[in-house]
Amino acid sequence: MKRATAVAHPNIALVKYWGKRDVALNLPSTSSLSLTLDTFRTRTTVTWGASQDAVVVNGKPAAAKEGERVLRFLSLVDPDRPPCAVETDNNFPTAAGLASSSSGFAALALAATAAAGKRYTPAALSALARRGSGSACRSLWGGWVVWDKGVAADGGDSVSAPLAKRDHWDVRLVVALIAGGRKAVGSTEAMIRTQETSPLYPGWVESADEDLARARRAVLDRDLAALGQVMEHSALKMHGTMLAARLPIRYWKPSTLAVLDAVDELRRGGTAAFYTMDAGPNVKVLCLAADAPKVAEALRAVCGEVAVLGVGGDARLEKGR
Ligand code: 2P0
Repeated sequence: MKRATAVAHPNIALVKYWGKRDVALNLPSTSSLSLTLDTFRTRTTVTWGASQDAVVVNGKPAAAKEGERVLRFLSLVDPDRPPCAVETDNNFPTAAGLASSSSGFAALALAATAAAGKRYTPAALSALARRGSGSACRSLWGGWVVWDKGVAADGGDSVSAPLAKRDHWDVRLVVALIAGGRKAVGSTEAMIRTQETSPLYPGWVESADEDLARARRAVLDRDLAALGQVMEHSALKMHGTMLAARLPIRYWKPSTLAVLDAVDELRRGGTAAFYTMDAGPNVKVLCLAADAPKVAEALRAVCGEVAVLGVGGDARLEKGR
């Protein structure tokens, strides 16, 4: 029996991943760029060689589908694996559009390979995490990360790599928590429905490379206005494709719009603040660290609960656990 514990932070995409060129391998149709968060984290312990397979999430046995997904993932590390026990906990809401699957499968990939005594290159570990959940391949690194969609049929080159380190730029992501509950349509189902039925989807794929190029340059130049423009465009365009799906997918709530108005108002008042949204109603607002208190106050006035998050570090193994 061997045991390993890993910690990983969720990441939020500023240029989004939405749609797959290969569903089984989680190969994306477009490349994406993300920011890894601090404070929020998943901690996962894998015991390689237990009396039976068991998956515990936040102290409770996992739901059947969720447990099977975790156990299938462990079999990617070794198809002849022994029974394994997985315990995982998040210090933030699970499956609520706060990227819990990104930190979840990044921590699981790291803990499982260590517990199994396998050595992976960083690229191979990123490809493994991607099989669990696409966005997880970005959470192995802190700071600013790019996931290249790759061209290989086996997905060997569809992996993430750091663009800039954690200390490159002192920004904050202010999260307006609009609903912490589990979402009605999961992101995997939502993105597949979008690519299969939305007439706007081809335009999304065609225009993604330009967004990535602009965002990459803006991050390297620490140009918040340029990054803000492209991140809002990417988020709105992604939600546009899903509004045009059949059946439509709409994650926005009235308070989502109230937060977007508050961000526009901040900008009219001279504060550089820019939003993004994922597969849920929450809004995440990027700003400089010095402006975070003002942004948080403005968002709190319209949505109640707000979390101010900095830039997180790499996923890591915990020693002595
Ligand atoms: C992203 N999202 O780039 C996009 C933007 C949500 C909106 O990646 O099917 O859990 O497991 O690969 O990674 C959320 O989807 O989906 C996501 P799968 P995942 O962060």
